[in-house]
Amino acid sequence: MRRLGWVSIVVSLVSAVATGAPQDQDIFTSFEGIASSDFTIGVAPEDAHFTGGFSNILGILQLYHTGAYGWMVDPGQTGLIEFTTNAAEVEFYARTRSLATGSSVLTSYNDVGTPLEVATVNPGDAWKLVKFVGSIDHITFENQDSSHMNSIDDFGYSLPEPIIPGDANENGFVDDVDLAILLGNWESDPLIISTWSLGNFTEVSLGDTDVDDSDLAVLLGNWTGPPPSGAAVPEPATLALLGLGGLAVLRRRRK
Ligand SMILES: [Ca+2]
Ligand SMILES: [Ca+2]
Ligand SMILES: [Ca+2]
Ligand SMILES: [Ca+2]
Repeated sequence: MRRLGWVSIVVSLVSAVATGAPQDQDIFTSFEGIASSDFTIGVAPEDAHFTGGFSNILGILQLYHTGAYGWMVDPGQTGLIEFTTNAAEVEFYARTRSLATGSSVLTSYNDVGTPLEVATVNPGDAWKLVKFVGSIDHITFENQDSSHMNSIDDFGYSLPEPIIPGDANENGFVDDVDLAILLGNWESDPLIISTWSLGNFTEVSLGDTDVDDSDLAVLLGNWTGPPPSGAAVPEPATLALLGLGGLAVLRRRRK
């Protein structure tokens, strides 16, 4: 799913619609077979590191959403999940023991330690599917019960999709908005240094500071159309022609 272009975009749209289970995320664990209080899942730099709790077989079925393993945190303790590369989406199941009187509180944080989202699972709740979205640096799992360990299980996460060449406003789609940005900033002046957000998708570091034909070719070659909204989606070919038409007008004006 990391390849760029039409196929991967179509595939990612389909999977975004189909998502709704931790198993559908890029990296997933059911904790089965992990017997450790300090372990890592995934492959660096896309890995996640678990500390402050432990995964193991205890034979207490309430602690496992599937199988015989879960990630458990002792009473009054706080477990920590750290993402080497920030996760964009995290999903897992959480619950407390039926005998518990304190809640499980799960919180996602950004790079500077600001809480993003909080999920609370109260005593007596069934398994709860928790989903966090954002640029997530780490998650804490605070077990507020004073005498029972609580757990999470079936844990999955995904990294952000790479930015698509041609996506000037970095919203995940290459469409007429990006085309308008590119055409609005068209220039071949060496004194003007145009960046990605202005439509220069070729490397500024390699000395290409202009917004020109090569950038237009990149944009049209990665055309996705606008984000799905239920509205009619314009044909890329039509817009490309409009874009080229606009370009001709622009050039005539400059001459
Ligand atoms: Ca499990
Ligand atoms: Ca865009
Ligand atoms: Ca360029
Ligand atoms: Ca320039």
